[in-house]
Amino acid sequence: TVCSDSRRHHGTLMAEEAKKLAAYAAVDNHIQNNQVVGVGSGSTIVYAVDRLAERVRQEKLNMVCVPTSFQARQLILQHGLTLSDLDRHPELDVVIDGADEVDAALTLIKGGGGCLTQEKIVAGCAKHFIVIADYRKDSKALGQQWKKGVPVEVIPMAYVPVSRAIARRFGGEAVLRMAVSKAGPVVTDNSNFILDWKFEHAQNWKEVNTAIKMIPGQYR
Ligand code: ABF
Repeated sequence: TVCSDSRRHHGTLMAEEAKKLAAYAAVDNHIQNNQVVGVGSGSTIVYAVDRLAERVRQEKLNMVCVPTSFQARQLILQHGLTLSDLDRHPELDVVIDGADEVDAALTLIKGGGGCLTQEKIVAGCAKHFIVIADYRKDSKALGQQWKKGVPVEVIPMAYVPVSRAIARRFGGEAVLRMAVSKAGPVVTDNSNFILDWKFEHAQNWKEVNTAIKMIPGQYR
């Protein structure tokens, strides 16, 4: 037990170091003075915001930040960065965000953390989209790396029909994401639910993306 615990501890340290290195590199290489910056969500982005705040302090950068989630909003405020929104800044210079998996064609799975819709909206308003992905996110076959599937945000009343429509068209199973307590479903920042679609075989991602968007009740 001691041995496996220490290995797990070592693995965790490596993962945290990798996230930090990737996040610092993204901020150092892609953020400049006088930018409107979209701030993604997840655990990697925490390191990116640390570095953003450090650079703002040290280099006296002029920067405005637009969050992609409640978590991102809190991070921006806690670090004393300037908080804005899409009403005031509908055009962003750059968005930095994490991902769950990235394949060789740079197709991403995002939304493992549950913030996919707002992340997509903010990314859609930006000139540049920078994805921070360490070695653990490098995926040979999307969806198979962590076996967590592809997240799809849904309007609550539609989760059953959307789940059935996805499985009918593409196979596999789209499962309602439950809270850790199992007391109820995970509820997103937009008061919606999340389906995690798990499947066996590689897919045509353009087709999947377009087809899922067309199902009434999906929200991503
Ligand atoms: C968000 O956070 C998501 O779109 C993605 O699911 C997740 C990555 O989280 P982490 O950095 O914790 O791996 O960006």
